Amino acid sequence: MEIKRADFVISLPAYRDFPGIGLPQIAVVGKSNVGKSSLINCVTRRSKLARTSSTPGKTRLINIFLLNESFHLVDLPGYGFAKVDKQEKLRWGKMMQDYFTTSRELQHVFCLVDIRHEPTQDDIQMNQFLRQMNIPFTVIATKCDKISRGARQKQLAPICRALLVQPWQIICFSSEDSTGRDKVLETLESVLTVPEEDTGIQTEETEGSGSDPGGTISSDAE
Ligand SMILES: Nc1nc2c(ncn2[C@@H]2O[C@H](COP(=O)(O)OP(=O)(O)OP(=O)(O)O)[C@@H](O)[C@H]2O)c(=O)[nH]1
Ligand SMILES: [Mg+2]
Repeated sequence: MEIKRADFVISLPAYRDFPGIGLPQIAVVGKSNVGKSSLINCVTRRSKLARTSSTPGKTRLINIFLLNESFHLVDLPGYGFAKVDKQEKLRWGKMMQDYFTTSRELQHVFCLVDIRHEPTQDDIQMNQFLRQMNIPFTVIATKCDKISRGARQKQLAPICRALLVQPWQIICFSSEDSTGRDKVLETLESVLTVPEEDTGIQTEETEGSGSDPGGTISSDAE
């Protein structure tokens, strides 16, 4: 997939304020400062689309971006930011709960963890929550430019153990040098491509090709 266009849509304090126009959504979650907003900028090749900061807790609202005029990328506020008070934590929890339980358009979640650190209790909780809700996700290990290529595989082991995934399912990513960008784009493409039989829409071709009901499988299907 190529990102031809990326636009900021809206910042929301609560998800239910978003009118939603039925477009599929991909959400980005992870600890504060892990690189969520930077990933969005790297993927869209727009360095200032999502606001980033070296100070954790930059993104406090739900920020929604429209990509290729066809799907929404949702930048969620980070968790585990030590400096926020109890009230702010409760507000965050409610915001996330609202989002995950209300969004009908959510198709997939990118779960970001820093490749240099073991996942935290918050990361594990988020992972369990997504599994319970049956929400498909991909783990992305960020800031991989900070360690050598050789050390990366070793760093993935504790992440795999904590989040119950296999090393090959994790995308090693860097928004500094764009490592893993292609894989993120491939993942976007695959999760946004709804198999034709699931759409419930009969195209002219399938209607007219009664003798070949299985003839619509695309050549690049895996
Ligand atoms: N070296 C390196 N630094 C990164 C990378 N991704 C993000 N950073 C830096 O990490 C800091 C935090 O990045 P953000 O993208 O703002 O993090 P965030 O997850 O959106 O943070 P919150 O909005 O606070 O939840 C910034 O200083 C970024 O420049 C990366 O892949 N490599
Ligand atoms: Mg952010």
